[in-house]
Amino acid sequence: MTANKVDLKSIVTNTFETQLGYTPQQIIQAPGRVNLIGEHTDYNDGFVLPCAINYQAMVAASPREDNIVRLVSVDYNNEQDEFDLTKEIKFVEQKMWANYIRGVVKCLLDAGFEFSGADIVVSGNVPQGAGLSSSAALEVVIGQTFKELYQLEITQKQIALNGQKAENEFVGCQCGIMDQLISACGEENHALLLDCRSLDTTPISMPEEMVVMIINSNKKRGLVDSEYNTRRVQCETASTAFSVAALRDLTLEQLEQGADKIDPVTFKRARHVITENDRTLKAATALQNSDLKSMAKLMEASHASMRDDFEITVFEVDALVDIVKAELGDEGGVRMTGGGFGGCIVALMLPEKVEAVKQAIETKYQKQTGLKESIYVCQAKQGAGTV
Ligand code: GAF
Repeated sequence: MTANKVDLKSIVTNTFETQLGYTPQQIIQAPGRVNLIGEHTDYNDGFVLPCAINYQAMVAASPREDNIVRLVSVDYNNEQDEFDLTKEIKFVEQKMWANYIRGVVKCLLDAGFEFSGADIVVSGNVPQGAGLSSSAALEVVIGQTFKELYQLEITQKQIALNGQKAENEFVGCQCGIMDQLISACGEENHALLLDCRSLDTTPISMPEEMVVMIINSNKKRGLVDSEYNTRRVQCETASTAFSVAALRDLTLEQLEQGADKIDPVTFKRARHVITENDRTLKAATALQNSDLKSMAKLMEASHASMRDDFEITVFEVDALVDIVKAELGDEGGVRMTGGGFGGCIVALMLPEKVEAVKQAIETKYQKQTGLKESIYVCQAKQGAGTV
């Protein structure tokens, strides 16, 4: 992970000049995200409440006329990749970072967008493998880059959908739309309530005084793809059993009344999704009203549901949440954020609590888990665009 935004801009610009020998035409960024609430609801056509953060993927780029895309990755020792737009764009086993870019470009071409190549240098400071959407930021920054270089008539939502398609079909991870949508459409000082069925986005202003703290457990996420895909299948099994298009269409009452249609584990998975959708809508109202106490309750219930019903938390993440919760009481919210099985937690609090929370984590977390945390105090930022 490289430093801050200003550094990133000079890093990609300087690397472009030294590696490719001329000055780039454009600098483009796309942010990572933190999800405040609404986990594993996106692929159930439900609701999520993320905000884009001040950590991003950044690109220095210029167009080319020979149908070649030339790539340099600063974060992989300036490793290079190159492919020809007139030939089949293939997956490359040995350069995983390049596949996100190859996939996005292939999906843009498949959708009928026209362009004739690019020189691209990419870097990023979104922590990788932490559940803060470093992959989505990369997919979105590449879509945005071709939009800017060639004035493509593509909307921010289409850039998001194109990134998701690349991840689903080219990279092979069956993610939902949340991460790409918030990276493409995020708004400064706002979280977005996303309706993952209609793709409607509703900006919810972040209370000015509220601090968004992300704490990385530094427990590397294991088994993510297989467990993620299993959860998706379980949710589909439940919606099929109840003959609904998605779990979004099922109420808790209906689920409870028809409990014998599914096995107990599938029941718990469905209950998480249904109750999480409800919490997310309530949280949007609470945030809008700067009602930190209600937010705290909803985040606590969300974490418990992820731990007990969806079973996607791990010991280290639960320990971190408990430490922060004990410090905040009902004066702030805390929960795991992202896909699960390790990664980050998110906490909302007033500024006067920040030092005490940091202190509590520093004295307790490593003792309990043997791991050292990383703490980021974040701001809600604008989605993808030129810098
Ligand atoms: C990952 C996925 F990419 C998202 O689509 C979402 O499902 C999330 O996990 C869980 O809420 O970030």
